[in-house]
Amino acid sequence: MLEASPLTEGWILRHEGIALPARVPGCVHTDLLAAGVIEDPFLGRNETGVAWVGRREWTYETDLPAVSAAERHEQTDLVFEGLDTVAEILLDGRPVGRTRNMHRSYRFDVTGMTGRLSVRFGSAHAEAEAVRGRLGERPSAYPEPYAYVRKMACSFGWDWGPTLVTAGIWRPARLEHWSTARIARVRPLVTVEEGMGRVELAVEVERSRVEAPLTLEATVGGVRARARVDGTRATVRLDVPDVDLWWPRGYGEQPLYDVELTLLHGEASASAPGRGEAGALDAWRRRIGFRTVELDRRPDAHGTGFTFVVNGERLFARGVNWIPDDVFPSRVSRVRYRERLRQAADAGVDLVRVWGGGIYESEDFYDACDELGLLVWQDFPFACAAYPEEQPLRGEVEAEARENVVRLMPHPSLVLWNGNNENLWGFRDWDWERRLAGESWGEGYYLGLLPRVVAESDPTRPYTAGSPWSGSWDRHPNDPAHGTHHSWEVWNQVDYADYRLHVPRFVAEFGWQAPPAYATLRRALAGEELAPGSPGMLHHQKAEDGNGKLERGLVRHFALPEGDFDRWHYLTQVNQARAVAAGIEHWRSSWPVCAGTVVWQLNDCWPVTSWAAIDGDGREKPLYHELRRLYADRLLTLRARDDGLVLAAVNQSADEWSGTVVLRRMSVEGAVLARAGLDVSAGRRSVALLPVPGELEPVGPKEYLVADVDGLRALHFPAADREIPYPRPEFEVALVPGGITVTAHTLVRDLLLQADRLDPRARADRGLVTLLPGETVTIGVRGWEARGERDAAAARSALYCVEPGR
Ligand code: BMA
Repeated sequence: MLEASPLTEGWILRHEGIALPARVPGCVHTDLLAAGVIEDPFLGRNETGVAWVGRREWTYETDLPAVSAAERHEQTDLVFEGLDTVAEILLDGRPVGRTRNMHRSYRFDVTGMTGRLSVRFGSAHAEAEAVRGRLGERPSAYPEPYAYVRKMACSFGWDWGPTLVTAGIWRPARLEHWSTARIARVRPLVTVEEGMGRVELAVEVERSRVEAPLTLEATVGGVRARARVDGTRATVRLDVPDVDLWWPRGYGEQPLYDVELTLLHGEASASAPGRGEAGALDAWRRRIGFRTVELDRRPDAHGTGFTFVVNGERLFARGVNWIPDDVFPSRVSRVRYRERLRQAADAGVDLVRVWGGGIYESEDFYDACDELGLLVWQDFPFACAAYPEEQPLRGEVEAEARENVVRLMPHPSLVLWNGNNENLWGFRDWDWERRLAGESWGEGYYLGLLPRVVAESDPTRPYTAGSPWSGSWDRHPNDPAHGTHHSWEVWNQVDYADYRLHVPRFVAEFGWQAPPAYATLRRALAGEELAPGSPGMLHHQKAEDGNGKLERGLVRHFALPEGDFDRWHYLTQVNQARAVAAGIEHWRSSWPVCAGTVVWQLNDCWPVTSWAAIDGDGREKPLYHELRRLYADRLLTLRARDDGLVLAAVNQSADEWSGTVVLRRMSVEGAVLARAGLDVSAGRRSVALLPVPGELEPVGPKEYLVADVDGLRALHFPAADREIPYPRPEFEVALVPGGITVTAHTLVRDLLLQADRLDPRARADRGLVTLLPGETVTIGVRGWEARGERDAAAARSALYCVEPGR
């Protein structure tokens, strides 16, 4: 049987005079940080001070373990699941291999070799610059040369990320000792038809003994099958009756089935293969799920749709975009993946798009998504640049695509492969076409190589050439009426009320910035007097004119809180939540024409002002809590349309939703000006739209409308906050076990407890809440023990709400 020995021990990192203990998996920056050689690049402006690290060469060294396993076997392989990025591997000074792709794994035959293993990393920066020099410069959204080396693009900096170009053995390394044969590759094709699950395992083996008779045996769901290996290939088919279907969360359960595949020495026909021989030679185990997925892209009366259909059920995708959770991805543990994705699921998210400036996500990521019922859309790693198609890049792209498509095949959560992020759009709209003057830019990947690889390796999954993409060069790539759309005009130029001007078929990106939680800023910028434009705040704001856009977005609604950082911080977070709400409420109520919203972005990779709902320290911004309302199965919303106000009852549940919505037209002082009950009935997975009777429509800045049904509420204020003559907010705060209650005496709009101001460990269980006079809300707080009067006062001072004139 194949024996594996992990290579985790005894590593040291060398650079010129330095030698320090190193971690594998890991990377140079985290080793230097642990040894105290560099300051934490996440804090203050340290990022700039460690820029040299990415420009140097680094060597990782260890002794290969003197194991007797090598003597018991015919063959020994040195296996790296991931090397970041440009490396030369040596054993006792003898070259074993070279690498230049972070997105691949590597296997080297080291049979009979022992001694000192060294992995010498060159600078990815230098490699990228050299390739750029040879192939010629191509257009790009960012200045760094990330398109010339197959490495996580955003490690070169992004409009939310630091430039920290690291190197290292970023995924596990091991020795594998084996004899006769091993399982080299397994492509599990999993399908299901009328309750009958089918698993087809297309297997490749590698042999050290050409003639040995080999058998594969597989089991899944109590079914067993065998196949004889002819040469190096075999296919094992298993039909599993009455399988339970895997569903995205909210639609059903996530049953997972273990698949076990064993390679045996012996004949398939024998009743007990392997007897008298060495028996089992190698094994492969994964978990799969049975479900179907289609992407309905048929033309219709509105253009060209983009609707996910899982197990025959048409879905509105409640999505978020995912970026690497740490700019040093080797630091993202299984536990951390699980925690972040659990946060997404708890917010009602059912689709996660792994964005193309990052990585092909890890097994830990996909295992969590399989278990949580999160659908995954995986971009191939190409983003915001023209990518050359010449060597050495072309061969690397093909190899990484073939490997990763097969690696991720077992996971039922994976439902879509996407060619790239914004490159088809960039070619058409960002002047690339002219500047390229006929040079290669990646089209051959997105419309040729990658769809071919997906079709050949994994025909069970759909592929789309890009995001955005309208399906054809005959149309603009970002045409909202066709396919996927990125909606960035709002953040870049106009008010978020303008989201209502379009009903794209699928909104794959849209979003709004806000600063991270206060405690996150305090940790990252210790000692700094915080101001929107203070040096640390600006360093941790990477977007072009980011603060300008925040400010222009803010003054459309609120008076600019000059000289009051805390109020600026609160109001910009409110504005972020309101902007994203404006988009989702409009688009969800436009189902089935619009079939999904993917918020830019769920997470951050360091502490920064960004579009994220969860900040770089894992703290939820008010937007996060707002997503829980926006992505719930049932959403009630009031929509201002050209012909008047409309009430939308969005019902994504499997049951009909009917009830009487109580509408109240209110004055901001608290008087009920008009009242009515509106019977609403929304069938399963559908939207009911009802015009609001004219006498209920609020008029002028003093009035608003509130709609209530089944504990859900929608509010409509016809004027911008700075025009509304709010009363001075009055409310009482009381400590209760596990949190606080707030009782309003006046209208209190967008009340927020910033629990992290009470204790950096404290978390509130809700975000923005608007209270009508007389209403009470309970806010649960974890990680904070409140005892007496002083704590009540502290809670009071951590409460923010909209105030008249500010
Ligand atoms: C989108 C993304 C990212 C970027 C974000 C915010 O287009 O694809 O490239 O970070 O916008 O600008």
